[in-house]
Amino acid sequence: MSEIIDVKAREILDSRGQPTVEVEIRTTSGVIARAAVPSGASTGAHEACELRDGDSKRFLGKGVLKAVQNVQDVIAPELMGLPCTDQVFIDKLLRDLDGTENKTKLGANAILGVSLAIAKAGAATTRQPLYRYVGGSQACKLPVALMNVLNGGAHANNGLDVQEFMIVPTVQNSFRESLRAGSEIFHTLKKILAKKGLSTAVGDEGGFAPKLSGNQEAMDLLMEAIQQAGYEPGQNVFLALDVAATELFKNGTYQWDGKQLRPEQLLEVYESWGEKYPLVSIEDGFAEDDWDSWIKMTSSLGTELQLVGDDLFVTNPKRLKIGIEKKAANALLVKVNQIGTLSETFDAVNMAQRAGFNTVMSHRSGETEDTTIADLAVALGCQQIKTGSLCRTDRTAKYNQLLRIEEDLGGLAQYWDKGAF
Ligand code: 2PG
Ligand code: MG
Repeated sequence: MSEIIDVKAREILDSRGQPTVEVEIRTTSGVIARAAVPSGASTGAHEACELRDGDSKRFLGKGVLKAVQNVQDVIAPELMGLPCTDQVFIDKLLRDLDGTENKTKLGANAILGVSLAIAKAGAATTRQPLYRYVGGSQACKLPVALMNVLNGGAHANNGLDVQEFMIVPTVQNSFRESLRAGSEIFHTLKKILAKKGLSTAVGDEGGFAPKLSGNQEAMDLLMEAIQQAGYEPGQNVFLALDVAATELFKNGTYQWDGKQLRPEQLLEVYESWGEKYPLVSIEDGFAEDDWDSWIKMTSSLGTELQLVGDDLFVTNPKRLKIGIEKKAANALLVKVNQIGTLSETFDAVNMAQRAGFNTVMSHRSGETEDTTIADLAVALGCQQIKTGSLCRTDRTAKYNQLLRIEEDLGGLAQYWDKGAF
């Protein structure tokens, strides 16, 4: 038995230099476990509440001292003496202590920090790596990474509408080799951009953020980089998009290369790109409440392409259930801070998997050195992970953790490879 004897929270900085919550837990067995909370920029309206102080004198209103205080004053006293391995019980306790639908009372950032730190304490107490503690002995499959090498939308100021242009290498049936391919393509892309006189500065997720003529030029640049790096588009490297279309939606139309497109026109773009490029996945192709367009897209493209709901589902089993019933989308983006506890994340992933949906574990654009999502991707059997570009420690830390997991599994390691989509 290892009981909780101390729960501490602190305000730290995330990868954008904005404050976020870190929680530290100590147990009777001497374990110290720590978790930090990520934060989004293109945040869905239906996400759990990220509690910010709103005090303009500190961090331009973005401080998280209220959330920190909620951990220390409200949550900590309730956890004293509980076994740190009681994850489901503790997650329920956290939800009950909050008592609101969207965790507005204590803040999902306060709650998630505790929930993830508890999981890490449980893993350390039982002397297991986090992925095995959470996923059990069957958790041995490494996800395919969707690598965001060109940034636009809310993550850059280059005027590109699409938020994320991603490469998807699946090389030699191995995570390690696929990661190498991603890095090679990323650095080849850098050379191509430099040669064209385009900026090689990076956006929030470490992808390049050059000013381009439009969305299609970004696709063509990726194709060029893949080929120049010695890979074959459509054979061992594929493409994926996060359009983050909620950000582009206004009065029933979508902003696209300086025009306003009706949903059916935007769908035509996706259909033609599906034919022209080795595209395997489109995330948030339509806005978070534009269910009709999602349904039409799924009936038109759902057998060929992975259609991922991010803002649409916000990792919330209630919204996912509606999506499954309506046949809107065929995959779930999984973000722990959209829902706020590990147990509810589990519920959403289980529901998706039972419905035959793919699951994509995801970072946020604001990240920290915390690598929990790498372990969770393996633990929860997610086919894919999305954790940004091939540079910046906040992004590569997750890839590096997956390398450690692959090594730890040794001969048992499997890779989702092309079976991922
Ligand atoms: C997304 C995410 C992560 P943000 O839209 O999928 O890439 O961005 O964290 O800004 O919501
Ligand atoms: Mg998204």
